[in-house]
Amino acid sequence: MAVDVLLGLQWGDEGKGKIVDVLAPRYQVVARFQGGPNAGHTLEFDGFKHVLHQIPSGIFRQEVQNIIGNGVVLDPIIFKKEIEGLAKFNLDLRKNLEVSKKASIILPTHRLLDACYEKAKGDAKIGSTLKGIGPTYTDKISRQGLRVGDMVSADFSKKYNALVERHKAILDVYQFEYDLAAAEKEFFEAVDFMKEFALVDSEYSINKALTAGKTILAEGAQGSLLDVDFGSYPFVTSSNTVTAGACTGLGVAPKNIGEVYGIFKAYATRVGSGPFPTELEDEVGERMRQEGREFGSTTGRPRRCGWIDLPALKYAMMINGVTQLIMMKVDVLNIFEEINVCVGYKMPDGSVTDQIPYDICDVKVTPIYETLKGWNCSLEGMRKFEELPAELATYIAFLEKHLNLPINFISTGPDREACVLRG
Ligand code: 2SA
Ligand code: MG
Repeated sequence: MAVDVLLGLQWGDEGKGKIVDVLAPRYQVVARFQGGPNAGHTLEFDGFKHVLHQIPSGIFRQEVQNIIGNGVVLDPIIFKKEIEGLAKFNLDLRKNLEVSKKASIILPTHRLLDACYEKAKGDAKIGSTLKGIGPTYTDKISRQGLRVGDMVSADFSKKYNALVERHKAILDVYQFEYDLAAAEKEFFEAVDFMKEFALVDSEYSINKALTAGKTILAEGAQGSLLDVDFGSYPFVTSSNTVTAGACTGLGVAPKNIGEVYGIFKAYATRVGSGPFPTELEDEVGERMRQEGREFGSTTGRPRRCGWIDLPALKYAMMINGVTQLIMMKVDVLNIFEEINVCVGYKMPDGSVTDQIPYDICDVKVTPIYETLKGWNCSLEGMRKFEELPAELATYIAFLEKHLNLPINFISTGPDREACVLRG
């Protein structure tokens, strides 16, 4: 048995929530391995729309064991709110949710630091979700962070105070104003609340599940092009969002990774700052945003929209070792007469490449497009590949030729049922 990994190949918001939910019946364990409340995984079913941030998307299926792994940064306040928000679904979450003792804790001062650093950067800001992600990973790597396992130790308050004092000293340097009292009260209430959950050594849980032959899905957050090593640094998130992150973020050996599901949208979006060669800052981009409802599910920010970028997609497939391709939100392109596909970049010196240049943040690359005919019709009710309009079949074949892998799953609408499965 192996751990299958599902992750986004673009800048996040590819529709991972929907796919995990569709795949969840095939899996007995669903685990998050990185990121934290910066994620927004939207699930739509039975007329409900629900956004998950830190809790794995397998939570709606009572028989699935859900794990928040050691690679995650967890905000107890948001955890409590998420759990309370799930009350209406009548799930017994103390039974099917486990949290790694080694997951890092986001403190209220981490969120303040996030805001403080962004403010200090001015126009060069990352466009962070302001959830404290960067500062919490910073403390983890600099070996001074707090972990979920610390919550139950007798000197938790002492450790908390020591770290908060360091944070306050930094905030003072930046002359950043804040009021911590309310958030601190909420934080300690949430910590007490969290202690009622299964706080475990999740690397043992997951490896026991592997040995027992259970099916396991690792659920990625954000996207590959936001990876701290391989994304457009510094405009990235602070974790490894790629397949390798599932190994370190869960304690799974590389040899135990199985299928890698790479999810991408039929076009591209990005929230936050950073290079986006195919971005459409015009009326076409605006139509895409409205049609695709492209607004951040965590922050509500309008997402930047543009055509699909094959050099970027091929790069993400290479780093992740993708074995299965899944294309989302094809229906959003129904409205366009013509569809552009970026197949390469023209560099400022006139040279052409299909690789992502190291200095992508500093030089302006011009996308080279091939234009395909749109299908201009609704895809509603289509469940078989043969039912899809000819122009869409051509679009799919064009992408497959460049990506050198079949696209096995095509999503044609937000609902669980709206999809075409091949093979
Ligand atoms: P952070 O907060 O430190 O991780 O931000 C760093 C960059 O990573 C981007 N980022 C995201 N991009 C897309 N989706 C994300 N999740 C939410 C969603 C975002 C939202 O699902 O819609 O609601 O705005 C996400 N999380 C982080 C972020 O924009 C920065 O560019
Ligand atoms: Mg999202």
